[in-house]
Amino acid sequence: MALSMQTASEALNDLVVSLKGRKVAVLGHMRPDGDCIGSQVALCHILLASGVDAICLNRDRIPPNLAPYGKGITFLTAAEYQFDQREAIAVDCADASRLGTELLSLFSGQILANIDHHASNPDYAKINIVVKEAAATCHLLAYAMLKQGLPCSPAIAKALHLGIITDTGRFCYASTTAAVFEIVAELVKRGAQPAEANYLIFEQESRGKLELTKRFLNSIQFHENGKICSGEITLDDYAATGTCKEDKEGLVEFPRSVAGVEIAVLLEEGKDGIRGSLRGRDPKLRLDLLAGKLNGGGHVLAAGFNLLGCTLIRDRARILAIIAEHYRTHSAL
Ligand SMILES: [Mn+2]
Repeated sequence: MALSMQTASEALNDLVVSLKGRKVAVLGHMRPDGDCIGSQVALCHILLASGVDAICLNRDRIPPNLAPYGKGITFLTAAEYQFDQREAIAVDCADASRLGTELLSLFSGQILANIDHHASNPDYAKINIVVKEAAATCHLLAYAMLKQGLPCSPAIAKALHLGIITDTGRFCYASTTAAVFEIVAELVKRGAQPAEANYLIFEQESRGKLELTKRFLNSIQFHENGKICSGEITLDDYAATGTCKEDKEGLVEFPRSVAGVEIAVLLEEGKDGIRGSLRGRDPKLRLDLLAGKLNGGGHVLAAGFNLLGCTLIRDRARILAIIAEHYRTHSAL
């Protein structure tokens, strides 16, 4: 059941109070992003300051550029953690599988609380604090912290600010309301530092990532009179630039950013097939349905697919033809 910000903030306060003297693991999702790490760090600090023995647990390690946010917090990977009767609280996880089986199995699938903002969240925990209109899990935590007078140190303010910046696309997405700016203003008063955050989050890319970007940009092609723009990444590109799959993050924004482009496409050729990302700006084009035609799914404006056994040389033209056909049909509606 989706909660209002106010009800969620009360539930969160009750949760923190009820955990005093207990042992808690704050869990994040696989390949953690800024909102995940920010939520974990902030909640862990709040719990520690409230007399709870709290640590953070992830399947994967905290990304190096976000590591400064985890200062003073114990972050363990699933492989490093030995079960010690902790209660599990998941943050920013749309469903339990996002934790990764390695982490979920440590708790026999038993999650005490689920704190999140994804509309699709199926309420998989005993206590579910899910606010669908929150711009970020950190937005919901920040609201609760301010409303309920939960502990707030500069480290907590910085962590909450991190999640809000990343999940609002640096305050650009539709979720960026006046209420978001008001909360961020409070976080800055309490120690969040926008310039430092921008540097840590967005200006720590590797040289390899820039080389990968060059290769991706070189592969870009336009179709359907510039309405569709596609680019590609191959295993060779990763090998030649010393990068990995995570480094393709954000590349699809390049084709999306061109005037006139209605569907941006990133095709990634891996060992087992082709993965695709689709991005658009007109809901009428229903990219979720397009992805469905390619063994995938997702949202109306952002979707993805996975075509096992396909290669670019053999299947590129067929995939682009399906995308073009979908565009022609739906743009005419
Ligand atoms: Mn989030």
